[in-house]
Amino acid sequence: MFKKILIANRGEIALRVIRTAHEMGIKTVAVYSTADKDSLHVRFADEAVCIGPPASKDSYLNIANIISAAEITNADAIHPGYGFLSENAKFSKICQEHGIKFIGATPEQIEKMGDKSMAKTTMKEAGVPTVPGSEGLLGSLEEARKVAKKIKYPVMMKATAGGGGKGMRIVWKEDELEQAWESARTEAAAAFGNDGMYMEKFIEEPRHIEIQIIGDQFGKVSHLSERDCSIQRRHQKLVEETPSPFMTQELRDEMGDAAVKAAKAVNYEGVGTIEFLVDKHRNFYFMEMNTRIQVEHPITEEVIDYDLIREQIKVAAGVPISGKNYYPQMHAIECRINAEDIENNFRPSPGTITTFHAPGGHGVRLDTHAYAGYTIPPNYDSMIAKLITIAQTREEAIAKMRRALHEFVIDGIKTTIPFHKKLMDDPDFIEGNYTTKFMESFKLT
Ligand code: MV4
Repeated sequence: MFKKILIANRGEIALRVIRTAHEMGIKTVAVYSTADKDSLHVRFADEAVCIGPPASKDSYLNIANIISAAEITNADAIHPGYGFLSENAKFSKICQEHGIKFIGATPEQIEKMGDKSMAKTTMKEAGVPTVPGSEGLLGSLEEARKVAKKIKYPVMMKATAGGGGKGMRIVWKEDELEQAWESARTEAAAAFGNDGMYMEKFIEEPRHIEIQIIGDQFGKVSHLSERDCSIQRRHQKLVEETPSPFMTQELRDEMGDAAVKAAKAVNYEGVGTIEFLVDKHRNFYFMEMNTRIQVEHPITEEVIDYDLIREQIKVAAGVPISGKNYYPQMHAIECRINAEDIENNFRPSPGTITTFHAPGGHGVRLDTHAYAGYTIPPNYDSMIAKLITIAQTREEAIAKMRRALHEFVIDGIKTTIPFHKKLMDDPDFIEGNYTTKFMESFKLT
């Protein structure tokens, strides 16, 4: 087992990893930017190394400084958390070259899954359902026209280097195609330096349902059931839950099998997530694979009683898994609490927290790095807490969430707590009747 893990991240996920490492008797090293010198991950790690000024590119994305910190402190592994360098093939490779175990995917896996068209082709060949569309990249506008005619409008143009909606266009009819092709390519070239495009049939009002998987170094893969992440705004998830209110045991088994196939096709080692689009007829299609621990991992942990970070560290150290699948025994919901002003277009609201009262009690988990007196720097993501409730049924989990949200007091900054309170009283949400379009019509006032 590792003796010392450096956590190349900040905020709640850095704390989350430190907690499990300490339970396992593993020493921890925090790295931090000058903006985070008073952060809890710095306080709770065994050692801490400053890696640069506030801007992410100079600190949490500064590979040379992070590797130096690992070497100075003699860390034998690096946990990248999510975001930052967690899906950076170059960083994974440099860790390898320095004899430091990267607790994440190999450079090859990251590269393959980071190219969306290549990932899709790999999955299709492995027998994972994919959305009908072009075979690989589109060579020209004429080819795009041909494919669209064949699969029928509406279609979606997607940047192969994309994700998060950039370089993506819905095309409803042929006379919109040329414009979409040009603008999507220009956008992708500017954002990713790669204007490769592929095409898919547009799935209307899909659900975003993902399957958690874990693979060991001996070719065994398990799935840990689904998370429904359909409640999103501008490609930012707001709420996740498991089980999905749309799920059936039959669909879970089919999607779980497909996810295991997907992971085996790339010899996946570690924790990962296969994201699917699910249409109203419960057809599901591979969308993307995430080769990291995700923000929403706690809801899975709570419904199957399984520490994903612990198992992630174990498989990275070469411990085998059983290969059995896990099914939800409880219901869990996560609300992401962001320092944002919901009355002003979810504009970031950094600043100092004057009062902080955390909710508690039975079936309530709060993953946060915030505290009274903490100043949220403006340089990073605005998520400051994940409030998770766990109960026997969905109805009870919602009731607990409503109660916990009312107990949660954060003064000094604006947060998304008022949004979540409204959501927990929304008839469609209560019915489990929502798709990825939900937020487009949700009334905040
Ligand atoms: C789609 C789609 C409909 N049809 N693909 C959005 C982000 C990117 N990763 C894939 N996305 C989508 N791909 C086809 N063929 C709709 C979306 C989509 C979406 C997907 C998941 C969660 C939220 C979303 C919001 C808008 C669009």
